[in-house]
Amino acid sequence: MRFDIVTIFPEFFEILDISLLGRARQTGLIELGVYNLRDYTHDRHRTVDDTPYGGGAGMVMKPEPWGEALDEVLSPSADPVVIFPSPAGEVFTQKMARELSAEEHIVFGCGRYEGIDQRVFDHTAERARVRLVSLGDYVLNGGEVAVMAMIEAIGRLVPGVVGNPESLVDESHEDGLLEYPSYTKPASWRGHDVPPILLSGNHGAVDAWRREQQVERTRRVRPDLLAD
Ligand code: 6GU
Repeated sequence: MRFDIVTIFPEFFEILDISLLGRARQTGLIELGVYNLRDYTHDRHRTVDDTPYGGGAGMVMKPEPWGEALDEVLSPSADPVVIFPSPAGEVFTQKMARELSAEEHIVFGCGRYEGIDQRVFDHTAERARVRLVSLGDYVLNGGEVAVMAMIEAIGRLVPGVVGNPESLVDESHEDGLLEYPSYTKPASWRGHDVPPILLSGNHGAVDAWRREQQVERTRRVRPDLLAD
């Protein structure tokens, strides 16, 4: 799996050298490229934005640097997906992360300011599968934090990245329910006891209890998931 990121804050992604995905990069399971959008400008001030046609507050990212950056990043790829993080996009889900983890090449285009000139999306859609993707119903200053979250969610689903694949099965959202609560030793801590059923050795009863906890927790904090 290859991820490429186009951004005006390339240093932001240095953090990906460490942690789980850092190891996956060392072993070659995941390749990562980070491109500075300003390297594709040609003026002395390395300008990436300008005032909006039609007026209004804020600045809009100019199409030309995006065109040149995407020309370079997309050129070696047979069938890339290009994701533009945007609060105006479809909502990122575990299902989407799983689908994307089967891709060979994902390019992320991080917008800042009030957005990117619409023609960048339209033109890119002529040569790649383009998706606008949102983390949820709130506004971030730019796409960088969203891309970090997406890369972590997608990358850990790439086969071999997470050591024990069984640990991916029982997680929140994998079966449309939230995860059950977990406990480890000691059996009693500061007056709080581990539910006795977990100490019973009865695997059928433990499974049933965990399922019940998942449904109860989901009904309480995320009833919208049960409706789905
Ligand atoms: Cl993907 N980008 C920005 N700028 N804000 C967001 C978002 C993305 N998802 C939620 N809010």
